[in-house]
Amino acid sequence: MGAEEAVLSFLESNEEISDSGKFSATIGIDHNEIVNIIKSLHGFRLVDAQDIKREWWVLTDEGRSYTVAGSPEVQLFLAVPPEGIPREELQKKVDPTVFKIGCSQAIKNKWVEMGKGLVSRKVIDAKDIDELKRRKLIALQTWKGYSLRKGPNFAPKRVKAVTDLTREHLQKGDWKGLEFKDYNYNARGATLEAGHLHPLLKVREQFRKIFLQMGFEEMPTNNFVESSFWNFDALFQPQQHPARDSHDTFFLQDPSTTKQLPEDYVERVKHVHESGGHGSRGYGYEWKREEADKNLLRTHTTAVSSRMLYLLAQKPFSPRRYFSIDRVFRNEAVDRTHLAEFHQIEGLVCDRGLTLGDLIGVLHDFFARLGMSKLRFKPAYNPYTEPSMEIFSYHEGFKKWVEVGNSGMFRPEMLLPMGLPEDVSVIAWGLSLERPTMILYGIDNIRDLFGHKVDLGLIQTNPICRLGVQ
Ligand code: FB9
Repeated sequence: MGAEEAVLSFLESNEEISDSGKFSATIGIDHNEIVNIIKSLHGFRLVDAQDIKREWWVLTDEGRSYTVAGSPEVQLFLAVPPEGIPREELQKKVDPTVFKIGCSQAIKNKWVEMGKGLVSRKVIDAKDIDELKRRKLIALQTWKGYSLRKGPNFAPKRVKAVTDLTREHLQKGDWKGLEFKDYNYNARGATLEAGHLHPLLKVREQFRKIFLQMGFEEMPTNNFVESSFWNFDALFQPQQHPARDSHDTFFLQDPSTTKQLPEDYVERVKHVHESGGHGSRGYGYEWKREEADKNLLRTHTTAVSSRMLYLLAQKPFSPRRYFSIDRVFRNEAVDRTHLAEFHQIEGLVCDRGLTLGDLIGVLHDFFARLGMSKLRFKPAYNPYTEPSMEIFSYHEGFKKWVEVGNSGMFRPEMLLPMGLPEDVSVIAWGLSLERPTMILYGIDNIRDLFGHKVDLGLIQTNPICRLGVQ
């Protein structure tokens, strides 16, 4: 008979099992096996189990070494079980000498007492215990068991609850007698061993949704390598500008130069740099084609904006809203929050008669969707925008104004050589993807977010990103 059957059948005809230890000894099944069954039956409310705990002192190995030729009173004390023992039984259990001498000494030490023929242990008083503990002669032994009675769901035989109704149950018709397991609404779903999105990609997705909701189209940014022409010259950024120095820009060795540029447009760019036009004086320097031909890793996604605006100018004009979110590269000093590359976010609106007021308005709309409703603007300088503004937002958490981006109106010296109509203007702004991501995820070192030292655990466990939700 198994342990479960033994427990249930005993309880079927008896009120209780008062001591699981004695019960396991009676039926000859290991107590640990009985305990496991009791826990399971208790969990399904077939039995109602109460803990029993007993503690007693046992001799340590050292303490036992004393009992080899130990004193009669110690031998006698140890022969008395915690629950006591009849005098005659004890007399048979130990050597007569030990019984005779040990009894009198043990009673004198107040270790045992003789009550109505039963010899029982007296609680050794604290000082003896402490003395024996101190000498490491005794250690506390604990035994845990159960007393149990029928539970509310008691049955002489446990009906294994099934979890699902199957085709076989329906075919056999035995579904009628089945016990269905209660549905555990608190169970956690199985862990999905699936892929995980990097925090930057989650935040990028949030920004992408915001731009698309605002009616912006995504620009094609799938070229990290760009010519200096599209990255700088087309933006009216002069060839002597420090940003075009190899200390700030990664130039390519191979292929070091671009293959093809729209020659008629290049001529107009050359002219506007050297002599100006459209009301501009230009820069008055000798513009060099070989400088414009140099290949580099794009330093901003504004290079893509210049390509898109040029394409827009090659057909009858229609207003457009474009955005881009992708990697850019700058050969600058790295620190805790800056690497030699980052993801730039850029938005632009191209239409007739746009003003700085339109730029301020679209910035309020955009940043409000990020949860930033308090903005301030500070005049700034960019080589390709005039006027330009730095954008600040009041961060309630940090209790301070935080720079959240840069913006401006592309200069006529950039737009008119492309061939855009005279009354068309372009408002644009930019920010990074890393800064908001680091703030949202509480990351203060960019190397914990991007690069070869990133902890993949962060990628697997980082929470969902909800931009703009307070
Ligand atoms: O992202 C930036 N800050 C930022 C943005 C969002 C944000 O959200 C938090 C949840 C609250 C928090 C902070 N910045 C721009 C400002 C600073 O971090 C600055 O120190 C670093 N800047 C980068 C450039 O660093 C070399 C951020 C990056 C940047 C700056 C300017 C542009 C793009 C990215 C631009 C532009 C532009 C201007 C005119 C026309 C077209 C594009």
